[in-house]
Amino acid sequence: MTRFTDVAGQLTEQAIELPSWAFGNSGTRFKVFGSAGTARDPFEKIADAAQVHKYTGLAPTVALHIPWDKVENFEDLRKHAEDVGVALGTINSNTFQDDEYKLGALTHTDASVRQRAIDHHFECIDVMNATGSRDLKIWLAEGSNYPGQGDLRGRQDRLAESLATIYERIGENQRLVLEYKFFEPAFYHTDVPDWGTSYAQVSALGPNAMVCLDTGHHAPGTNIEFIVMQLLRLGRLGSFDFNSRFYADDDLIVGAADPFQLFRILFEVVRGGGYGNPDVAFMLDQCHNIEQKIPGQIRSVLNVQEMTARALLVDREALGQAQEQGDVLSANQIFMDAFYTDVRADLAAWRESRGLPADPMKAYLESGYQNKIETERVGGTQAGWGA
Ligand code: AOS
Ligand code: ZN
Ligand code: ZN
Repeated sequence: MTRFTDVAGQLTEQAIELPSWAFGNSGTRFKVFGSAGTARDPFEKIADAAQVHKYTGLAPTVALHIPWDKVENFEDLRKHAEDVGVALGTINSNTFQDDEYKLGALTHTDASVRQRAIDHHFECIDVMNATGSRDLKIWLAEGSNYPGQGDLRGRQDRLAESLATIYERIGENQRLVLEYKFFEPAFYHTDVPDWGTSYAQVSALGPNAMVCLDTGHHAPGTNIEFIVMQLLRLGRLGSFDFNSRFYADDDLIVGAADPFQLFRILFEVVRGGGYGNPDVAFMLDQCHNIEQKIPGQIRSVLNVQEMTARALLVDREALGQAQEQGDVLSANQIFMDAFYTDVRADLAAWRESRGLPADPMKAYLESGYQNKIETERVGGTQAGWGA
């Protein structure tokens, strides 16, 4: 039997990157609800993200999105992040909101459009050099809506060529991370729809190119932990975009829809050597449409921490023996015992022992920060999705 005290030490290794866009107003294609106190610029988004880290100790870095988080001087933003106790992390590119990209960006048939998209990624790499970021994360909204609309093979070839040009520009200690998504915004075909395509594309680039797995980007019923296992086995799991979904790419609070799936994923991360491994970045990719943003992110990182603790509790020695003996029911029981272990009280005590509040959510809500931003940030504008 593995006990909490046996795994507590490993919990200090957890670091979860927050997305800057979670702190701006967001919504659906039907409506963006504004909320009081929402960050109005990248500086305020980072200040808000720092609150999550302050109360949980779990979120030391913030991912940026270009151009949403474009500022005059990224050195200033980097300094500001340090001042509030966090660092800047992954840089996300954006080739999905310009008219020129209606029919594709890195895959477009017109070389000048492809070059425009490549130049945007070069700009992102310049930002990375100023912010000290390691990862360039590319999610492509490219595909087609109707059979015959595009040449599937030609698009894949152009994608390979464009990615190679971008890859050439990244530094020795930087990485290109390619995210896949099975549909949306295109509905017939997507150019990077699955882990296999992402894997094929990044493998052709070189060792510093990795796959990003967004937990909301699979068809219903997909065994995501199997993909986690395979990518770790192949040495290409670069990062996670954690969120949860009931239907499609819902971008809800991680662990909200299916805590057991989160547990199974985290078990494979631990099993495959991806936990406490800097090569595998844990990030959130969420939008808070109707709930408050800072508490929403606090809830998410705590959910990840809780399921990580439970995944670490799986008695792997006993599990291995049961598996070898073909003892189906015992193996399953060992696995489920860990999942059903309530670690909340242990985690609260563990936090206190490290000078953190036992209940980070309560501590934030009582801190007065929310009132302060609601009073000070009058006339906030929308940031991020739908901007
Ligand atoms: C889009 O569906 C993806 O999940 C991306 O990770 C995207 O970059 C992110 O949602 C912010 O644009
Ligand atoms: Zn994502
Ligand atoms: Zn997504």
